Amino acid sequence: ISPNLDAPDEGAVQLFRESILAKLVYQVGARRERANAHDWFVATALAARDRVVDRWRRSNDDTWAEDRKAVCYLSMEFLIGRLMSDALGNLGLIETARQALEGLGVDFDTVVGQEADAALGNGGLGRLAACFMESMASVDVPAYGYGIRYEHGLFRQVIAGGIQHEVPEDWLALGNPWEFERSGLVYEVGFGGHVRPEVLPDGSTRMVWHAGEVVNALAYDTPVVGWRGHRINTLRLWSARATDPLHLNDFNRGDHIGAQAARMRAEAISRVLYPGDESEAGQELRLRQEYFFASASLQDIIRRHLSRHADLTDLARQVAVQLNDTHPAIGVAELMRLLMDVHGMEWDAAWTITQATFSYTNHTLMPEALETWAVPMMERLLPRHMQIIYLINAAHLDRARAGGADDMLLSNVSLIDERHGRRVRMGHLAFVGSHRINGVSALHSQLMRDTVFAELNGVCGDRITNKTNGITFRRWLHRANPELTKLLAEAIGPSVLDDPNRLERLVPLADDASFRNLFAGQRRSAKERLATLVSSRIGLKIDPDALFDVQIKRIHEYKRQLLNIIQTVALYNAMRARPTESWVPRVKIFAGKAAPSYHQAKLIIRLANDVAATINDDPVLHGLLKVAFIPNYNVSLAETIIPAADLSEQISTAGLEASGTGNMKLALNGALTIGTLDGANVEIDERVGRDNIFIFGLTAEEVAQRKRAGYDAHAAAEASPELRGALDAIASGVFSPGEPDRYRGLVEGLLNDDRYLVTADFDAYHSRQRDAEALWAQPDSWWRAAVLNTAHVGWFSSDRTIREYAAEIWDVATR
Ligand code: DL6
Repeated sequence: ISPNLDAPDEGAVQLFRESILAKLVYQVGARRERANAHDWFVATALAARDRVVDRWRRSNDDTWAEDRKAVCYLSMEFLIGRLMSDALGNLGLIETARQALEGLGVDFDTVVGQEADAALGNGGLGRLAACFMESMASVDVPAYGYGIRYEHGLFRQVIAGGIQHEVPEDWLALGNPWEFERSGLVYEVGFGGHVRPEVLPDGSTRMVWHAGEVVNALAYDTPVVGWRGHRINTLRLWSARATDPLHLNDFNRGDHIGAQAARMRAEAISRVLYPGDESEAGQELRLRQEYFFASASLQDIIRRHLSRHADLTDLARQVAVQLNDTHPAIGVAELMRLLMDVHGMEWDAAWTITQATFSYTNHTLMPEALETWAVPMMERLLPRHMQIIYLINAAHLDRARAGGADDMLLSNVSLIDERHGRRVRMGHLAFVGSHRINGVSALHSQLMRDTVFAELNGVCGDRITNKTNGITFRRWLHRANPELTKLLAEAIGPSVLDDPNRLERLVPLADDASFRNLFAGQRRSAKERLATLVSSRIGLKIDPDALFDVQIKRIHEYKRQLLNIIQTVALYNAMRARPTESWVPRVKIFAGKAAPSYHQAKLIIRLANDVAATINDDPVLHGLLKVAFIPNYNVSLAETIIPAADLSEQISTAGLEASGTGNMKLALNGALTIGTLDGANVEIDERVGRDNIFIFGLTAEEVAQRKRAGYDAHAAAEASPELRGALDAIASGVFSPGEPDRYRGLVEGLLNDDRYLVTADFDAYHSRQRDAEALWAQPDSWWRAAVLNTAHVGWFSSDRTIREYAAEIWDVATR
């Protein structure tokens, strides 16, 4: 089914077919009779890429000709997933490609399935960057995404005996047909060494950094195709290369490994996404990564600017640089260094340009995720930047002092945290160096103002603004759910593909029984597809007529997968106690990865798998409750699960989930949310209406109050027989009979220090789950609510978010 709904003409199909065949023979080097599915994938991708290149050049030429301002989105993560359907879909070529391949006896879906997921990100932050890149191209914002071309993206998760194992991911093993290596675009990035003032021929003095080590950054470009192919932007990822790859003398002397040591050290920078940072070496590598990509990107931005302008005074009028979280924050000091030490600018002029150029998005208020770097490490690795940071800090503290700040306030807003050893606060550096700082949902931005950034925002003169996240509907509706897309386009007109606000036209159809049946029918097919996938991946049979209750996201204590598991156990206990009651058939579906060193999250994964094993095998339930933990959650798996979800679990402790974007994807596809008033759930609730969402639990304010008052989980457990029963079952080994004490510590820890208030919200959550079952038992009401969810969430398109950034932060025009 083509989301573009236009049948291609035979001539276009024939041309595309010829182009695929030519690529197969002349670039892949395969014979048609012997080509395997991956050969066909590469040939098809190369044929599609050819359709992109001319438009790409035109987009760049137009930007130059019109002297348009460009956005440079600096992000350590771009969680892209597969690109084939994105590129073909946005060019309106999906049907053309499908028919072209069919005519060659090749199945299009099999070919698309050959592409490795580009998993250059961990979760929400990286996927947001990918959605933003697509939306910037779609709303005609000239943009460059800058990041790192990690050789190994996020690990592959293997579940064995219920335990998560991490296996290296190897997305580049079979090549990457989308990218262009730019061998002419190489920048030198320095580390270590020392700084000296030097007198220039004109008598002036300049600080000169003599780096002890230099690494090359080599650019790889991937075209990012906007909707309907109007604009193609560039994702430029840097790969680290040694300046001197082989010490030949050492090699010839027989030291074959030592001769390559410098190369290994340099290239480690782009080897893996998020290297373990428990060791000091791991932390140093992370800082090297951050500086490496920030420096290469800024040098590239300056080179491009100077190719068209006489000097850098106009830089901020021509480019807006967005810092995606604190990871690229060192860029603030690097731009200052480049402007002053390399391009001879005075401090004040350089600072004005820097602040006007940068803006910073914060994605979490969790204190442990706000990066800080030890001063000694910074001094050793980036001595000039450390000097610049001290100077920025001195000016910043002077301004604060002049505004009346006392010592306590000065210590809190300082770029240097003096309390925990001396550490540079990268969030503070990003904040001070930016003209706008944004949160990613209304609640999160307000909490930034009220809590973590309150003092800094106070002394910097209210720079915080909100930009609620969004998702690209092309990926998360058109591609992920072509059946629903076709139904919507037929029901309310194809213009909905271009303007998501038109989804509101669905509202009257929520009361139309025949439309509701069609809506439910497409969900049924998506559930059948998911059931097939679950059966093939974990050998579990699930019933597509059951309520599919889905929690898919990173495994983290604040996201409270544990609350969901405990509720699953409470439901299980009730079903066993009252087997003849008419229970709603339900499948609890979990997917997500835990950080390799996050032991508690890994224990939660094990518990989910243990609970699944016991429940799925219990004959007393007659299959009415099933639990599926689907391994190796990634973008492609999300694309299969989301259209099949009936209930969307968004149950974080209020105040801790900055926004969430999975919540938007699921609601767009017609799932009903069960959730707390956290992150963007608050805005989803406002839009879909309280009758069409299951809200429960403490608010962010109540969470803060409970914590202040000293929360006692024991009392909550004593007051709730369901909670007590579920915790006892888990603690006593019902789900781990071979090792009865496996979860005793987990339960005791929860009762003694329930910092995410799982027990406090349990009863309210359990009760809303019963409400969800009651609604499910009335299909007319359920599907009415489902249609209204889809109808009311058009606002969460990332096109809307990007238009807001463009108008209120970047000052660039959009279409
Ligand atoms: O803004 C994108 C995404 C939000 O939707 C999530 O709520 C938030 O948890 C996530 N933040 C991170 C934190 N990373 N850091 N640092 O991924 O951002």
